[in-house]
Amino acid sequence: MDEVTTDEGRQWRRSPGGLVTALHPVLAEHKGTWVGWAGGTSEEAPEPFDLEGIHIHPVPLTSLDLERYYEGMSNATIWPLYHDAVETPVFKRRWRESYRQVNARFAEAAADVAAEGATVWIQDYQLQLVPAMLRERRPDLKIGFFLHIPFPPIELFMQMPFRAEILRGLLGADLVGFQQRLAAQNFVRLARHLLGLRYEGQVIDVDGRPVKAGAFPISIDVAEMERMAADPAVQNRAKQIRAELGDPRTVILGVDRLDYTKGIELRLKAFRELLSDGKLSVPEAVMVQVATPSRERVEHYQTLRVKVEREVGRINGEFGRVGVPAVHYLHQSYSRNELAALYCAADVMMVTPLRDGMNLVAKEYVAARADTGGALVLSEFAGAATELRQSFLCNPHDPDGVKEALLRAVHVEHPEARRRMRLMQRHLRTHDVGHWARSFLNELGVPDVEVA
Ligand code: ADQ
Repeated sequence: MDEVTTDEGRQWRRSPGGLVTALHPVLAEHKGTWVGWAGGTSEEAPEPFDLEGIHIHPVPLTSLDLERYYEGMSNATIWPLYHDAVETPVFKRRWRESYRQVNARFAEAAADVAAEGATVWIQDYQLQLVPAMLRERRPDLKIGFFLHIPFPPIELFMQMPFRAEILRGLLGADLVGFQQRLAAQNFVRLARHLLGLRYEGQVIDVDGRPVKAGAFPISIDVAEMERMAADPAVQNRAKQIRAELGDPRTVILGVDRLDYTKGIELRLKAFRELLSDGKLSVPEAVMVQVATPSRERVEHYQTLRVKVEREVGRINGEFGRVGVPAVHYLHQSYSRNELAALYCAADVMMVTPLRDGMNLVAKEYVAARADTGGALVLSEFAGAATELRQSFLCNPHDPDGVKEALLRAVHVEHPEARRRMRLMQRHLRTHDVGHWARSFLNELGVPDVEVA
């Protein structure tokens, strides 16, 4: 949740991002309590309050926590390490201590608000120590943990200086969920390798207590996206966007947080090379790249921004014309409606991460295309590739492969594009975010739940 200033004064608003977008409908449906960082930095958290059907219990982070726990340990150590070390992870001892302290604060807060025998569902890599810390304080609780990002293979995880503590932290849960089957396998094997624990199938024996690992691919609120995309105002806005772009034959779109795992640079490079090979040309084809500001104080992200903006400048310098840039680069956050309009306006959507837990943008694009037009170019290294098999799959590490997939998507015949889109939509309608949450909670043994 973010605190924002509007005409009516200071107000709370849902923050953008995969996790909040995915969990909001689940929490609202179950009248759950959200224990989370309220954004901002202070010693004291704001008072608990209700927002859009959810009870919010804020936990404070100081500016030192932000620097060490969040930007440091979470986003400069764990994030790159878990994403195949596509950037070199940074290890610092003082970050580790801060990670422990903040995890303890969250465990304390959850222990305070959870009713007797309640279910607590802990989300993501910033809170990996919480399951064990919470179990110690409240053995009566049912504890689930879901990791939204990839879980690395053993040899990469072993680089982590306090690896056994992290693993024991996760093993405090009853159920540990991952986006992919391979990630769950990495986890159970690691438990044997690092702690000598026995497992059978996906169930690890932790001192006589069973801990289950499993794959639960996350999804989106498909019905909401379909509704939004069908809204005449959104449709008109999509037409307007195309007109503002000069009514090109092909609009190629990228929407990502400005993150080095998302493969934005290689996508731009593929577009530049196709323009330079004469396989695509401006103004018939234009690219729109939305790069949402993200983690701007972390050095890896500052370097990435410079690289991406240099590449955009280079392409526009070489291939743009007065009033007709080849790449429209937007370093901004948008409303859900504007994003839906962008999806509707795009002939080709490029989702080319080097590694991604799932990637909800790919699913949102498919759900938005109720007209069953459009084509999705998708990296094999996104979790979504397991499900969206009718996309134009590519290996993002192979520039020629990316170019080829993009060209195929640009030139696909309409009936073929529709066939692919329909099949993917059919899959998503039965595998939406509600399905994700239910399957996780059912596996945890909770038919009717209080989600915290
Ligand atoms: P993210 O890395 O943030 O999520 P993603 O899954 O693509 O990536 O979700 C991004 C979300 O933010 C989407 O819902 C998108 O619509 C929204 N968004 C992006 N740009 C925006 C903009 N400019 N304005 C407004 N909204 C914007 C992490 C993992 C993923 C995993 C999700 C959920 O890295 O692999 O899919 O969590 O588990």
